[in-house]
Amino acid sequence: MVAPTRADKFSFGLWTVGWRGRDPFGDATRPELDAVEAVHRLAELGAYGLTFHDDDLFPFGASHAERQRRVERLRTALSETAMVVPMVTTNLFTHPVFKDGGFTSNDRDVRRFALRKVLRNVELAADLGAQTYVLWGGREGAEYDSAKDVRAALDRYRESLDLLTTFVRDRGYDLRFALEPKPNEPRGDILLPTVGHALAFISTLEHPELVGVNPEVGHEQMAGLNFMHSVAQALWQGKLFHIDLNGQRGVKFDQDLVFGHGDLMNAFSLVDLLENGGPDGTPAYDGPRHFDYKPSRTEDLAGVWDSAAANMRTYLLLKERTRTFRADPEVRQALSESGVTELRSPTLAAGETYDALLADPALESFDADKAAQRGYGFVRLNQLALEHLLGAR
Ligand code: GLT
Ligand code: MN
Ligand code: MN
Ligand code: MN
Repeated sequence: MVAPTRADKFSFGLWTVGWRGRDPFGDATRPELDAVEAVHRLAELGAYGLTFHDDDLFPFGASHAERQRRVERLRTALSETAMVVPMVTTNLFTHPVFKDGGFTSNDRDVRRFALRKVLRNVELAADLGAQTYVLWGGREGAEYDSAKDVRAALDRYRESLDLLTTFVRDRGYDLRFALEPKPNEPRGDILLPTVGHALAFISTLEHPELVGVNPEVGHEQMAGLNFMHSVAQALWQGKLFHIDLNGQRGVKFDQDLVFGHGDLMNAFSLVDLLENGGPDGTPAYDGPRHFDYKPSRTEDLAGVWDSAAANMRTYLLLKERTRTFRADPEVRQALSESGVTELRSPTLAAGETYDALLADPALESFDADKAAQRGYGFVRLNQLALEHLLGAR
């Protein structure tokens, strides 16, 4: 029951299992991982997809021949395993040239170089059949308020997105972009820091229908936000194009822990939302369940594969617990008593006007003090969720 299959659509970044454990204070603790081995190991574990940055696959500045050689090795590994590449992204953060950003660097030459780097990799993404192109602007930001004209930076960000959407339209690629918000790290402040900022920005674009979000669990939690709420709003706006699953323990540096190894209750409600649509009962998301985590640097290579498997197993265990939660008659009863289902009824009657609302005699006699006495029973409902999560029901 908890053995992952391709139908579960689990995918991993090459930079996740391939992370060598280098951090700001310490050197790598693990050897380099070959992309071909990553594809085979992930396929054996039950994943269906691999994602990568250009620079994960071939070194920055690689010659055309070297690039082709690495791409062909990957292509062979994919066909040997029936793995797919559902998403591709660009590294606009490692090379020092991007220290002040890619699309929003103060240096115009750097911006032009960054755009060309993305365009070239979009061609590769389309060629490999990816449907989503993620843009994580980790270096798009500043440490000092006087150092960045934020409105001009947003103009340049928009200019870049408008160019990219025009490019995929002109080329006829079946590819959409997903912006990945993060509040800070590596920059002191990153532009488009949360899902809400990104959604607002997207509404200003020339082709907003081609741009959505790729929310990451830990990134919203670093901003002190409820990840499930952010994802729910992205879904509500038709903008959940992709998702980065991992774990984070509170407002601190980006931990990229295994999915569920952070706020477990919120992970439960997230899986419930994705798989059951919350109280809806129908799945709300059918894209890749993409794990963007880092195997802790304390782990050896066996630990890397254990942690990769743990992400998928935890997701499936949570999925099973959300199923029992939704099927429990006591939960249904509690949901109804709490008014959760009542929220689905529109506040006005069909065709009712504000004049009718203003004149409603029932509101004249509405006893606010009496209505205020209602207990909503949310704690009992939450305890039922927790007991299902713990396997106690
Ligand atoms: C980097 C970042 C991730 C992003 C990746 C996509 S790069 O590892 O920390 O959150 O999803 O660019
Ligand atoms: Mn992260
Ligand atoms: Mn990360
Ligand atoms: Mn991510």
